[in-house]
Parts: sequence; structure tokens; C-alpha cells
Amino acid sequence: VPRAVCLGEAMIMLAAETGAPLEDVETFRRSVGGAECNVAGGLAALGIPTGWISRLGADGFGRHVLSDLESRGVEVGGVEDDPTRPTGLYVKHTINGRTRMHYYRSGSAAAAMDADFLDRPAVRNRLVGAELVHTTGITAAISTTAAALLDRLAALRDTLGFTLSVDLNWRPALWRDTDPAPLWRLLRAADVVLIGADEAALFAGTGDPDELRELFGARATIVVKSDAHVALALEPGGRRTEVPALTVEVVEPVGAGDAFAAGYLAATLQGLPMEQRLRLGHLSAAAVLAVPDDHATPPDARVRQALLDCSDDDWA
Ligand code: KDG
Repeated sequence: VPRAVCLGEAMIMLAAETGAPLEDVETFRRSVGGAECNVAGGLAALGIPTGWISRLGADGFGRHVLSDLESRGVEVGGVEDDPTRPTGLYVKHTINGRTRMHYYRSGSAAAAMDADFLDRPAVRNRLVGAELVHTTGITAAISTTAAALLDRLAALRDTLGFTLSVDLNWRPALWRDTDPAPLWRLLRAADVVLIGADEAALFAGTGDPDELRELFGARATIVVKSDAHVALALEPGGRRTEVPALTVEVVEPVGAGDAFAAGYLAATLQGLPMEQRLRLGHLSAAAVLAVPDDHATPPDARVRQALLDCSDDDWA
């Protein structure tokens, strides 16, 4: 039984092989992305038995997503096939160091998730057994039915007792003309909120942890990753812990937030103190920053342990 469950859409990612205008790009490299499945892969790589719950098209892309996640150790028994809708796609295109995402996902199999999806035995059993369920603001954006599923998920948390973790993952391109009220409800229901200060400023008008706490309510531990590359955790009792990021050469940043979430949540499930949760978040994020994909294998266990145990001076 998975200890952690991640719920949300996975897609085939097609990364443009050159920074030419998109109309001139002829070759794309295939990979797999999707915020919640990135976190699932990260948790599994850090030794946490993890399931991913979603829907995929009954197509070649869906089969690739499934086998890719399985090869990374993610449990996929809670994934449903849809013969009538496709697996979503997105194109990742980096021009002059700026990455743009082009989504081809409306009407996807995952967008058809709805509140009743949580009643399927394969899904419900995994939620019943989970200590932690992680999702993101992207799931609130992909369809009104997926947004309704999240209200139901928050209600289930109250009866089943898992910890509900939410990463804001603010994606303005998915919210055009859509009321973000479901995302506010999700954030206010969460036990853990992971958020970047810059996206928080765009979404909520502030990246300040105390102001975010006012907006989201006092229930959650709020982890804010600031522009200055410091992660700050503000716990319900008011305790603050800050840990600077490692210095790394950034190849492409998309997915680093998901890796941070995986590290933070894995350390939480392992019962590590807050400083080490934030350190494991940074360590996992560093691995993703160094590759063009949205996910990466974290440093191996010996390196991780050495960095978790080192003094503050040696850390950064
Ligand atoms: O956090 C990384 C994700 O943004 C990426 O993997 C794709 O899920 C994705 C999205 O909707 O942008």
C-alpha cells in the first residue's frame, strides 16, 4: 500500500530541440511531465512507497507515461484508461533562456476526472491507506469536474485523516477566463502549502509568508520558496525555519518546484526535523535544475545523508 499518493494529470512532454521560433523547430525530444507525477517519481526515488492516481488515454502516449512512471518505481494501480479521450501533451520550448509551455490538453482523459472518480475502489483504497495525498493548483485548473474532485478530496481528508499537501503551481495559461475560487478553497483546506514567492505574488498579491498565512488560514504549514532562493517554513504554531538553496548551474528550471516538494514531503514522512525537510527539498530541486527534463533522479543516499548531516556553514 502506498504511503503517499499524488493525484493529477501527467502528459507527454515534447521538448523543442532548438531555440528557433516554434514554427521552425523540426525535432522534439519526448519525455514525461505533469506536476503531480513529477512529485510521485521524486518520492519513489527517495524511498517512499508512492502511488499516482489519474486517468490516461488508452493510446500509445498513455502507455508510455504508465511504463515510464512504473520504471521509476511509482505504483500505478489507481490509474484509469479512457478509450474516448486522449493523453494530454505539452511542448516545452526554451528561447534565449526563457521557457514557454504550450499545452495540448483540453478534453484530455485526465480532465474528465470528477468527484465520483474518488469512489472507484482502486482509488478509494489507495486514499484509505495513504498517510499523505499531494496535488496542485494545476488539477484545480484543468476542468470544472477536476476542481469539484478537489473539494471532495478535502472532505475525504477530514474522514480518512491523511495529510493534504498542495503546491500552488500557478499556471495563468490554464486559468484564462476561469474563476480561481476552487484553488482558493483547496489552499485553505491544505495541511501543507508549498508555494513560490513569485507565483504567490501573481496569484495572491503577496509572497510574504505571514500575509499568505492570513489569506490561507492557520491550519497549514506554509513553505515559501523566495526569489532569494531561500525556503522558509512557517508552522501552525508560528515556528519559522529558513534554509538557503544550494548554488547550482541552472539548465532549465521547470519541475524544480515539484522535486522540492518531493524532498520536503519524503523527509516529512521519514519524521526528519524541519531543517532537514527543507534541505532535502533543495537537494532534490538541484538535480532537476541541472537537466532539461521536468524530473531527475535525486543525489544518491550517501550524498544525501552527508548533506543532511553537515553543518550550516558547510551547507551553503
Ligand atoms: O511543475 C512542472 C509542471 O508544470 C510540468 O511538468 C507540466 O504539469 C505540468 C503543467 O501543467 O504545467
